[in-house]
Amino acid sequence: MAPDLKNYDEEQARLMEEMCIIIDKDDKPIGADSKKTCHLMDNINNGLLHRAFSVFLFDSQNRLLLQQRASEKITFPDMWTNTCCSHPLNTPSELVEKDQLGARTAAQRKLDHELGIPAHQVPLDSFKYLTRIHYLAPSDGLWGEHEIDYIFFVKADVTVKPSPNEIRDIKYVTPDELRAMFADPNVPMTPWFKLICNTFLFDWWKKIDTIETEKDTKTIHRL
Ligand code: DMA
Ligand code: MN
Repeated sequence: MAPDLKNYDEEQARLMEEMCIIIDKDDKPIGADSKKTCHLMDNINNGLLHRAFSVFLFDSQNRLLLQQRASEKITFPDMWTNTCCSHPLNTPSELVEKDQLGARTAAQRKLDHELGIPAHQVPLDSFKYLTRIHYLAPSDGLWGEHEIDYIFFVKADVTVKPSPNEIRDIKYVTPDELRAMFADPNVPMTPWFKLICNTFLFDWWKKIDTIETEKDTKTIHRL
């Protein structure tokens, strides 16, 4: 049964009408459906899979910018996570696959929407593509994620002005500070951020100044 979105934040409910890109397990687009449809566990359990991106933004001191998701978020509220995540939409500019341009365009759009980072501070060529990860994670029983997620690193000193119904808090962390957050059971972390931290993040972080050599356009890691 479809849930009633009127019990949620009005703006977050409206964003559930965005059209995500439906893909097969090889990341080939096979259609489009609403963000709401894509994130209902009933549909995910029937195999529905969509395209997403995750940005990891580092400042000139190589500290990673984290966000705590707003309480208004319908999925994974109040959890700490990487700088910015969302979905390329089913529009011509965000469907472009060459050089991951569609996902980079979406990432630039959402850094502004969620964090108030102006596009000129994060030009499209500042997004360094790493790889894709395929994962499934329930949120609260009703909602969840099932995505192939394009991972990008960005190194930039930016101005941040968080949007209150997207973001509750932000902080910059060193690798040791992030490990300390993980060790603290009172700090909720999103499942995809945990997966990426437990696999690739700390190794990539060490290689941040030569990160382009880590780019892998072939593999889809099933985590
Ligand atoms: C979805 O992020 C994407 C990933 C990689 C989990 P989100 O829930 O923050 O999306 P949005 O900001 O569009 O609500
Ligand atoms: Mn999603």
